[in-house]
Amino acid sequence: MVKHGKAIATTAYLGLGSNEGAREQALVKAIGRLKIHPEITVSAVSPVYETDPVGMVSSPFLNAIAAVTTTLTAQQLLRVLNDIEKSMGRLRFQGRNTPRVIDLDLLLFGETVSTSRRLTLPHPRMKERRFVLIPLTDLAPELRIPGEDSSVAFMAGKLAEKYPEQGVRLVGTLDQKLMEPL
Ligand code: GSY
Repeated sequence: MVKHGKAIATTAYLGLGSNEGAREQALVKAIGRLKIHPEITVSAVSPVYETDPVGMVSSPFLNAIAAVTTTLTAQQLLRVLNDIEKSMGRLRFQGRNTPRVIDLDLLLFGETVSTSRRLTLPHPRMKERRFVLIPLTDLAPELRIPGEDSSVAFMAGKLAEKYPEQGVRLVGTLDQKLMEPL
């Protein structure tokens, strides 16, 4: 975003998920594509978790969260995420609840709160998803989602009681894989 000639960098949190094909490779590839974007800096990547599917019947997902800083607007960042999904073979017309090689969700964009037809921020379902709040807690335990009184660490703890069926198992980190050439 440019205001009065100065580029303003915003911290955003992105959810990454894959439940089809070479899941870990897909996460690594998507992060690689974010990294090469001239207006995106990937500042941290959470550990990876294998998670039971929520809201769909499918095989388990691999999920992680990336923290990025960007001079893009939220809409522009969303477009980049959709383009990466498409370039990796994600077909949106296949439907919301079908297996996907990669799913990139814009969860938080600074303190932005918005409800437009194409983009709701914070992501409308993130508060109810252990596969989001657990890796987000790894990256930023004290973070507060705009509109919430508690930290994400506290909210993640509450979800464990509320949704014990949302299984979340630590797999490991992508650190080594992210250093290899794309
Ligand atoms: O919005 C992300 C796609 N998705 C997921 C996911 O990434 N992980 C799990 N465990 N369940 C999910 N349900 C949907 S939809």
